[in-house]
Amino acid sequence: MSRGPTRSPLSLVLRRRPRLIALGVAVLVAALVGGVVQSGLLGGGSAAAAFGPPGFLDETASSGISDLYDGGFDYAAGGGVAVFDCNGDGKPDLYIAGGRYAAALYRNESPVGGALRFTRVTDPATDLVGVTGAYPIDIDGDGIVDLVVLRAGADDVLLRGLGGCRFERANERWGFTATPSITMAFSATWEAGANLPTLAFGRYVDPASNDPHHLCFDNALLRPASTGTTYATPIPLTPSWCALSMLFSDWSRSGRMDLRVSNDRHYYLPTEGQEQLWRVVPNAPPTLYTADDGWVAVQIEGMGIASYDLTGDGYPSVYLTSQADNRLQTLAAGPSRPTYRDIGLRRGVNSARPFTGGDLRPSTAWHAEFADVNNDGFVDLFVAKGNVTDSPDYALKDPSDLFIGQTDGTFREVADTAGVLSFDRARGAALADFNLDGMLDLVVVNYGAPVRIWRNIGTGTAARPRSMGHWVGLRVEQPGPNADAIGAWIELRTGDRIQRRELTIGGGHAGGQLGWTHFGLGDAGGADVRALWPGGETGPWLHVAADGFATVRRGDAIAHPWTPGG
Ligand SMILES: [Ca+2]
Ligand SMILES: [Ca+2]
Ligand SMILES: [Ca+2]
Repeated sequence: MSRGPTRSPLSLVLRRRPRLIALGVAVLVAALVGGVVQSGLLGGGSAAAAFGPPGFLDETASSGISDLYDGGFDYAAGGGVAVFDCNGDGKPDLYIAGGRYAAALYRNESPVGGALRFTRVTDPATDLVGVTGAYPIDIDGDGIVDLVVLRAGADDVLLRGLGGCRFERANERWGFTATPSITMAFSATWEAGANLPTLAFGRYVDPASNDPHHLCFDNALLRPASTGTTYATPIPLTPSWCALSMLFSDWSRSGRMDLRVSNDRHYYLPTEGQEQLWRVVPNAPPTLYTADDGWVAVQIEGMGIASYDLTGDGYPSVYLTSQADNRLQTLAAGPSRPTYRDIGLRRGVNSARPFTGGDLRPSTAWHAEFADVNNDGFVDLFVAKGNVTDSPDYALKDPSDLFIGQTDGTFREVADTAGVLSFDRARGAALADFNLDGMLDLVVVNYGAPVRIWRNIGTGTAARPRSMGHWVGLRVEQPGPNADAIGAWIELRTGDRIQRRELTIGGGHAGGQLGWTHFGLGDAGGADVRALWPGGETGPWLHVAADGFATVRRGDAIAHPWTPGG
């Protein structure tokens, strides 16, 4: 059913021409519709064109990854993957949830530009059972990535990175206490002046509860204790409505990150539960935004959150996965109030039903992620899909979506033509450049089916991959404690266009990434980048060359090029 991923570069060139012509039309249409395209998307001087789908090769069989996420009801949600560099070679490694099987750490040994290749690293510290997901984060700010491991039926585990892809349990060292429950969501932020990040844990159904008003474990917020080196007693984030994704994000660009929580309405009463946004002010108890603040109640089977400044207004829009209708929310009246409206249908990412396969029932969507897979400078969107188990009200053949971004701000489905069509029950996923060739590859964790991994070869072949556009990979660093500058925004300028990314930890479904931030540049042979650092300082514009990696360090007047060791 899936067409082969290879096609001649010539056919792509031919396909791109009409888009240049269509661009002028798109600008007119957008101006009439209003608000669809704003200055950040289309500059007046440089006519940027959206590209077609890149080709992906399924390299699961040769990748060295042999892994299964499975288990009973406790594991029907979850199935996350953490993507981060555990040995300092710049290549993204993997930590994959296993559910009732042991989670697995894989060291990335892919040659640059070559086939994807991983080696399993066995270690009692990481081979944990009951794992639903994991997020990379440098908790102690020592420059070595740590891992927050989410579990069902056992305590969550903080793993301190030791370098060389080795880890040690650090719950006791960091005063972290977690009673066994079912954890499915995580996010973190560094509150102003804090030595350690504030951690939020999202929890799911309490199987022991018969109280219809309280079917879910309480979510928890962990702040540093006054000592600054350990955590204080967890603060319950009540009411809790079975969170499946959480994201700290500076939605109003106030300089402070608040906590968005996406909840599964299957486990709350219609009169009670909803999506949530917690106001998290340093040294004050967290409080919910309410209707009085402009918050609009939304009730969905919330599974995953992806965040990106899609409208070019400088504020993040959020994509919320669910069953049937997925949502794309954008600020309706600026940053003064958290009033969001849904633009998912208009942008073409509502994706309520499978796009192919013949099953007409509604979809079930999980991980979502914005990233530029064809390097045209227009962000794309991957949405992992799959039935909870065998729920007859929802599609059983429910393929994941790969949407590519268009110049007018809409999206187009290309999963089939790109070669990533799959009817496995997908859960967690990540788009990351595993072989450091500038093209984002794809790993997907499935429920009850093997993990799959695809290599992005652009318009080329397995032997000769060829990127469709230029690109850069950026790392942003500052002195600890928040060494990875979580909360910073990266701005990348090509001609009159600016792409923006907020550096966050959280969201997706049960897994996240820490490492290179990838930007597609389209036809631009270079870019200017700057960081808007946590705390408000705006860094200078720094030039970066196309088709390579660079590190932006706070206070430095140049971006430091980085080249893979091999
Ligand atoms: Ca660390
Ligand atoms: Ca794109
Ligand atoms: Ca790649």
